[in-house]
Amino acid sequence: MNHFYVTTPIYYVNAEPHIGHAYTTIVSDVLNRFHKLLGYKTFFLTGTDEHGDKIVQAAQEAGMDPKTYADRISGLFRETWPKLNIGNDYFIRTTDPKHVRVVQGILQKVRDSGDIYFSSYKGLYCIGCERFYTERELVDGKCPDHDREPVEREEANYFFRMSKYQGWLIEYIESNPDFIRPERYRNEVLSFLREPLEDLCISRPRERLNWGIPLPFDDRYVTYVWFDALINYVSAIGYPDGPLFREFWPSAHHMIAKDILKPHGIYWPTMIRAAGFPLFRSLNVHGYWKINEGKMSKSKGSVIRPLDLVPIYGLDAFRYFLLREMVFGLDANFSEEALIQRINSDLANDLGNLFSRTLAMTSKYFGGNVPPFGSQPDAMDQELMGHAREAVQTVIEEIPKLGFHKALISIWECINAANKYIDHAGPWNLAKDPAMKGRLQTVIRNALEVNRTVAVLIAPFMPSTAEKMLERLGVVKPIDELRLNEDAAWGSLVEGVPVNKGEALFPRIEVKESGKMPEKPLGRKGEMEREAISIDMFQKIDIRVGIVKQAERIPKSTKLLRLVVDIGEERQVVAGIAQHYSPEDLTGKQVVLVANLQPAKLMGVESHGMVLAAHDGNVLRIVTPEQTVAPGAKVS
Ligand code: ME8
Repeated sequence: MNHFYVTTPIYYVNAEPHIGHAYTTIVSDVLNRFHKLLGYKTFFLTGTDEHGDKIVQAAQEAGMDPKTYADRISGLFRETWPKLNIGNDYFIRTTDPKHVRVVQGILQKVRDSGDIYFSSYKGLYCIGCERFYTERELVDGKCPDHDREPVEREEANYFFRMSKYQGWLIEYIESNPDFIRPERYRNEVLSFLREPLEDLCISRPRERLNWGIPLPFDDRYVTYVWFDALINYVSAIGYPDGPLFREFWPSAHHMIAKDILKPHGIYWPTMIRAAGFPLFRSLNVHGYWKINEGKMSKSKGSVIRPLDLVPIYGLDAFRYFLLREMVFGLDANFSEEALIQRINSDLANDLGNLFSRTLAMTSKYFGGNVPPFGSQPDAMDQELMGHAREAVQTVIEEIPKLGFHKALISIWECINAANKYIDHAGPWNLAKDPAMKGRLQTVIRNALEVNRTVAVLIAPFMPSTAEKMLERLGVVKPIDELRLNEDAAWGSLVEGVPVNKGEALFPRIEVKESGKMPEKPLGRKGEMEREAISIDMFQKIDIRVGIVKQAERIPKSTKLLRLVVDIGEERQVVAGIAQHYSPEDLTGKQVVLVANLQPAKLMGVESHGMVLAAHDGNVLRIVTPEQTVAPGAKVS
């Protein structure tokens, strides 16, 4: 039996799960589900990286000890993944005793073989960061975080003889073109290896950092966090001699983003070589998600959290968007507008429409039961089958090559061809002529078949949509038991089986002019209506009272006003209230403003906040304090 083992990076517990973590984990889930669909035996690993000074610092800021803090954030990751339909088989934490033992075992082995030595290191040390810097990392000779010059410091430490493996690694990468993918990252590693490779400092004195795995041969030191973290990929599956390790390690594929290419492309292979076990199969490197064309940043408030989006837009829409929008290896941009656009066009219009019209016609013309093929296939039918075969083929070829977007494009070509097929065949006309009954049967049956093929093909990307579609098509098979060659094959629906129309797969999202959020995020089965939020979540919203200093209409817009509001500082805000208030009504008035919304551009004007208003049918009234208060007063 074929095996497939996929890993995500283990995420630092210094930040909550965001769209970047979600992407790598969802992409790994898609690969894992795809290999199951091909009949592989699979294993999927994710987890958290919990040692090192970053974590100590984050814990201090949160006023907690490192372990309590790590427990909390690791718990957040662990709870997030099932909500994104991630089917990981194991969740590793680097504080697990089993992992600690494996790290110490490998350190001892590499030490015994002579590849770890003790030496003194002299370098530039930033007291603020409590770490050494290389000349290259400094900005104008200063630490970029503390803006002060580092001091020279000498420290004795343990080093891993990484340089010894440089020639071997170059040769390995050169003779295994698929080891690091896509090619640009393989080239990046090779170009890095053109410079002499230095040995790697793998210890930290305990007086400087106590939160780590003690070196087995000198407990005055803890292990450098990367030498600890990378080993998770084997400790989780029972290195050195557990059955899972033996079974899955030879087919290990690591998924990461470009930020951690060097540790994975250089430290990890040389560590494995020194420890004397075989290399993983491939390292797969994707680009970065940017937010509205900028870097995601906590201080700018542009961190996108998957669990904020999913209740509004739906999980499968979110998964689809991530996989369709990013070309694996390149950066991609996230915006809610782009997400809404994809939902409305690809999901609601194309796929949703195909599915609902097919089932509606099955119900109308055949009492809701799968009809037989009533006539010989003609050229149009052959063409449709050709599109379906092509989509299956492209999915099989592209997913293993990381061409997720290409696989989706080809599935959508098939969906669009099917919509056209129905338009051209015109079942509504065939139904008027009793002599055309056989043809009508064939057209509806083909339409049903193409829906089933599509459902199987999208299963790795959108598991719950696939499940819903198959169930309504009368296919009774758990999603994990689907097999591409059997279940995507044309003609495998069973004649006479009842299908079930159900509600729309993807409701359209209406966008208001006054903002980018959908008009009715609550309209979707009331998920949000009932979802209670914590007081912590509420307190993240910065609501302030302000005074309107200026107000004017925005040219060419019937709904928007540009306001300048004093909330202790002046803010430009765009509000969709022009049909209810004229600019003169507003100047001098007190309003209530959400002050920490991400900036947005409306009709070309930047908005840095949102004016709160009550909506009562067609009436809109701005919210204002019952008596005048100082501008900037906090509302809670
Ligand atoms: O580096 N776009 O953990 P980390 C896409 N603990 N992906 C992103 C992203 C973005 N903007 N931001 C983060 C660590 N990621 C180490 C890993 S592994 C042995 C140790 C994703 O929490 C992407 O997968 O900083 C990236 O490689 C990873 O999060 C970094 O996660």
